[in-house]
Amino acid sequence: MTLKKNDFDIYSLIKKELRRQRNGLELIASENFASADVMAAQGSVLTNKYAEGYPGRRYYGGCEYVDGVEDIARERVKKLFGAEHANVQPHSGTQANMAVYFAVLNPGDTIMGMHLAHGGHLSHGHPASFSGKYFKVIPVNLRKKDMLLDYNEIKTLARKHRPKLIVAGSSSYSRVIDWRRICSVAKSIGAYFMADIAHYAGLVAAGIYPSPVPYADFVTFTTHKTMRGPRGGVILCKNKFAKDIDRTIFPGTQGGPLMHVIAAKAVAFKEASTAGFRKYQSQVLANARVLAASLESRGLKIVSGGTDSHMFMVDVTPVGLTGKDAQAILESAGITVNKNSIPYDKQSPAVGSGIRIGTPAVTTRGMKEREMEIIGDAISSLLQKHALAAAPKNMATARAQKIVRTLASKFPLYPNLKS
Ligand code: DSN
Repeated sequence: MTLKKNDFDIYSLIKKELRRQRNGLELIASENFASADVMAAQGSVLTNKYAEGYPGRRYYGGCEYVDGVEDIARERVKKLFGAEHANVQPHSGTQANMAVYFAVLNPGDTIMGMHLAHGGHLSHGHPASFSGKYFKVIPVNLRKKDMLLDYNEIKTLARKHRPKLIVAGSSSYSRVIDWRRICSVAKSIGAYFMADIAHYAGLVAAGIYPSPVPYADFVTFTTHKTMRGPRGGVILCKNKFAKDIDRTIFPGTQGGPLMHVIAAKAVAFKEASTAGFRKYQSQVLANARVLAASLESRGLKIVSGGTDSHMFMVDVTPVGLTGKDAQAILESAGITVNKNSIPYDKQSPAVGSGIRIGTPAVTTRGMKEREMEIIGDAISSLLQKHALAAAPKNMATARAQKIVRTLASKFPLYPNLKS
């Protein structure tokens, strides 16, 4: 590798990031560790190739091999999810969502989706996103008494505002979403139904979380979260929308596809079709449930009281903290999470009253229920002691740092990579 010699600045930052990933505990719900095979495909010569268009219909010569790559990626993901059509070119989940909107909506049309603080994504209609600027948005809130989706309220809102598209899916809703019920609401008003399963895709592929594919007109997801592939997006749809979706990705909203990423997606789809992946996803869920219960039993408040997925939200207001403070406190011990708004939050999104915790990355390292209990203990003592005086606070940090060091060395990450 000549990078060290030719560009030490970047080389050394990559090595530092490897050490950070290795030495810490990664609990960001949207992160994971891709396999060495996924990274090899992504770091391949395919990065050099322009391939605007689709297999057999490119605007560049020399596409005979990348055509094969994209065909394989499309076939694998269709089989994995039982979908009629797949577009594997979206550069990200937001690009995938944008393409669906632009395929079937006009500027000014109405869409309905979960509010950001109630689990929705920026691209589901937040005013700061293109989705909130181009479309009229009807935000859906969680029910205050139990922080769950209220399907009757969804029906009432949909009948009143008659959105042209309903988007369901979430970045922080830990519970099962009843795709069938939302589909029937959409059908009853003649709306399109898009399910954004960026977070749940790996669980869905493994049959651990319900699939929206039989119900939704469009299913979008990212490939780097529970799917454990490279960073990128995918759109699945019924055949009747295939042409519109393909046209809206290219030339509508993107130029040249990232063929090295598409190759890495194909590798990830093959990995996701194995029994090992299904076992991994059940462990992700089991770990999330144990970690949530462990925090709750130590006095922390879990939004909606638990989880049916790889993640959950912790309301840190009962221990006198903000999400921002809690994130910083955990970071000081090598535990990485992200601050998050909770439903009906009084803080701004930059501060938040919660933290989001997910188990995909630590499960990839091989951690199980026993380790979740240990991590739960470290997190809760850190957050509780930090609301107190300096001495116990420092002791809790030192103790948590030791726990993180022990777990990180017991469950090594990328052992074949040189640090
Ligand atoms: N999908 C978001 C997350 O869950 O972290 C980022 O856009």
